[in-house]
Amino acid sequence: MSLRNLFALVCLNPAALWVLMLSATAEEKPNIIVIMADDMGCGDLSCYGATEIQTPHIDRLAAEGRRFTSGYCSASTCTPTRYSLLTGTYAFRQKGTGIAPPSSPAIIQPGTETLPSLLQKAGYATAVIGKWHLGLGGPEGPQWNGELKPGPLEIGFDHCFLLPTTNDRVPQVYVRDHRVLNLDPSDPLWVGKKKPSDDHPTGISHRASLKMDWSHGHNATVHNGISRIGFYTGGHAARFRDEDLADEWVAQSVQWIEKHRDGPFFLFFSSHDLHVPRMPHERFQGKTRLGFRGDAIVQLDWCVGELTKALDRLGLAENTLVVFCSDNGPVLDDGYQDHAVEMNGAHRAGGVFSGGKYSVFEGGTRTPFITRWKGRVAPAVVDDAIVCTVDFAASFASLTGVALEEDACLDSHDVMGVLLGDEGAAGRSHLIQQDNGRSGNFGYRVGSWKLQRHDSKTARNVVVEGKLANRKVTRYRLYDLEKDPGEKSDVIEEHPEMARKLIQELEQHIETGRTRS
Ligand code: NG6
Ligand code: CA
Repeated sequence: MSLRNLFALVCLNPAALWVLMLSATAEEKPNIIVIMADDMGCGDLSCYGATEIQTPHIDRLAAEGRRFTSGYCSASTCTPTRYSLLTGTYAFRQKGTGIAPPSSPAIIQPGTETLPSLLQKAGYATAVIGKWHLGLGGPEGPQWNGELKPGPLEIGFDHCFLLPTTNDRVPQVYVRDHRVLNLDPSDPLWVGKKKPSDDHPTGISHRASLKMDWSHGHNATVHNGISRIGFYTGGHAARFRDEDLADEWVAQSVQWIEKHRDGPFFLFFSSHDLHVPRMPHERFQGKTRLGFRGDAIVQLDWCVGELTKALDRLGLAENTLVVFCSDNGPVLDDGYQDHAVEMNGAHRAGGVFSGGKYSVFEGGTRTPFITRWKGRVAPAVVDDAIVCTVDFAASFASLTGVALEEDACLDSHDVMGVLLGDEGAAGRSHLIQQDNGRSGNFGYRVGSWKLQRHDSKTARNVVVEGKLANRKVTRYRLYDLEKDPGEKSDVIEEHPEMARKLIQELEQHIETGRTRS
């Protein structure tokens, strides 16, 4: 409608002004930046009560925004959480969504409605910068020397600048859009599961020369003095140094934000900190008393500071929703001898919660969760509503006025009102928490009740004296999180009716194939 027509309409019928204002508020199109930490727990940030470490930039997000104490990711490992974040569907519903190996084909098929494809429909420019870990390429896996397709660009992102899997998995190269960056065709990149030659240096044959030793797994190809999962050769001009990852992603992100400053844009800043191998830039090494795990937290905090500074400089802070979250809970020793256990001291990475990465205890999925949108989200509010990263798809779709198809985003709940702190808005009434893949182990939270279901009959990653332990447990356990947030006392015998109700509900949610109405 032209401005002149609009003016005439409002003069003739003042009620039209109100209708126009309502639709303007129903459809807000701020820029959106989702910053996802890797393996960060609820106790890893000073704004969540950490005392052994200071995270001023992330604390500033909390001081200027809304900090959730029941903010979750949907799984306690990376690939399923990221699958759910992008598709809005619980990963346990889909085969092949466990931790992806180095040569995994693309896990999310082109044609799937995703968070970025929804935002594209709303007119957003979309990018993912950082860790991917959702596979690349067709059924035969990634064509490292050719086109890496399908990938993010086939499911809704206009641009990507990626670490293909995790940095403890080969290869250490960036993927920009469809190709490995800086690849020299005369030195092709080969990636495989088997040792390519007898004299290929590995973490076993060259253990004494490593700059960081491994503790379990991670003993195959050596690059930058660190041995990894899997084997690779070639692609030398394309290889990066672990120490430079965070700087590169910040530079790439700031450049992309500048290019799209006229908005609206959606940036998924997918950090690798504090995943292993923890090898922060030299300027952060030794900055904390907690060893490289703590230094990696400080590095991530710096990244957040750089991104928010860029928003300030470009005058975008009041026009940008920033969400900070994590892909799973914390782990100390995840396969390298980086002294995370020995140097942990009084630090409690999971806060008051038990378990951590790989676990369906609260520590596996209850993670830092902060929203900030200056001028829109009230500052310095702490909220105990239940919200989850699987909800971004439905929530951002509702924010930007995009309708969800019936068969899309099956477990994504519209919690936008809660994320923005709107009066009367409610969080989730229930949440399913999973570990990795389709183990059949679940957490199910309803209000302050928490049911655990252990089909594998062991509870993975119960933390005992700072170390991971796999303990045998009964199939079902029940906890009252209000009295017992650490899930220490199973009260299933005292509350059989409640347990029966939750067991049935959980089964029903799994069987019906969706929880979005
Ligand atoms: C495990 C790795 C662990 C980590 C994890 C994935 C071993 C022994 N352990 O298999 O180090 O890479 O996979 O982490 O290899 S995640 O955060 O990406 O899910
Ligand atoms: Ca992770």
